[in-house]
Amino acid sequence: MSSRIPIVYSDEVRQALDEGRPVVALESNVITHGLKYPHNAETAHRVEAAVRKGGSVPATICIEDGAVRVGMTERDIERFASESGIPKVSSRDLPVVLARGGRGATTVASSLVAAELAGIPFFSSAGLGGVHRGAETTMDVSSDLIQLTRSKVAVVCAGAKMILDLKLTMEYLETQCVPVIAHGSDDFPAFYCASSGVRAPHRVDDEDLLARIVDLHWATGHPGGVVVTTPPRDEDAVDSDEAEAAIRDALVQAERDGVTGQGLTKYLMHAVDRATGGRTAQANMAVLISTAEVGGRLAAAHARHRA
Ligand code: PSU
Ligand code: MN
Repeated sequence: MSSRIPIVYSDEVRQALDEGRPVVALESNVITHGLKYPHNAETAHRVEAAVRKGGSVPATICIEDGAVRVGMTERDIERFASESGIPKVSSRDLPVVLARGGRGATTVASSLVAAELAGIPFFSSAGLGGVHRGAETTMDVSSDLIQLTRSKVAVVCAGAKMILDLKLTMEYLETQCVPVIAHGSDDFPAFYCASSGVRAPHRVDDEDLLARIVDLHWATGHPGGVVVTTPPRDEDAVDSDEAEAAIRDALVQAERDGVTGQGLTKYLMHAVDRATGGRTAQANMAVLISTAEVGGRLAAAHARHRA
């Protein structure tokens, strides 16, 4: 019995990869679990358009019929956006869902697995998962971080989600030798906010230099990825005091409701959206789009560098 991972490519992505043109991988869990219909479908299309504007081909990833799909069609996106009950598939769930012939939405972690298998060196999303607040007792650390130590993919994002402990998230990445490079700002961004209050170890604004850094990181033999951050645009960012107050309330509610484990991120994000009257969901959508454009540009610079 074959144990190869079945991958189904869209024609456009297959062709781009064959011709050595730049491709940016994108996750689908944000469509099914992050945003509400129809904003999720509309945002997914705008994210793809932003990658194209940056000069690359978008490849939104999901699991369908027991295969990894690399490059969701418009119809796939509409179905994932509008149907309920599509499971969140992280790295640990992948073999189970594939073997059962199932489907699911990929997180950052499982999208990185798929991107590396597909030969796509760039991925973009708004906010990484990371070390949760209180992880010293819950041990809740997102597999997004662990996967970053194992998949050779450059991840372009607006930092990690602000609901997390961003200082500990940065410590983890340092311990695991994952380079964190801020592009266009000095600080590690906090997803909806321009700064997490933590300074990034490096700032590189030059796109060609960044492309060289990504390849040199892999030339060192490090088995994992690189985090490249880009801050939210000023007009999209949320006031950090307002967001922080909403996050603290959401954490109290989660504790009261006994929410832990894989449902926690979605629970917290939605509670913060409600508390801010939808401001953070709005910012989430805007940041996904602006980050995708930067991802498109950086992947294009990287493809030029390799040519
Ligand atoms: N919920 C959201 N937005 C998201 C995610 C969840 O409202 O973007 C995501 C991303 O897919 C990310 C994952 O990879 O959650 C991390 O989940 P966890 O913290 O359980 O590892
Ligand atoms: Mn978790």
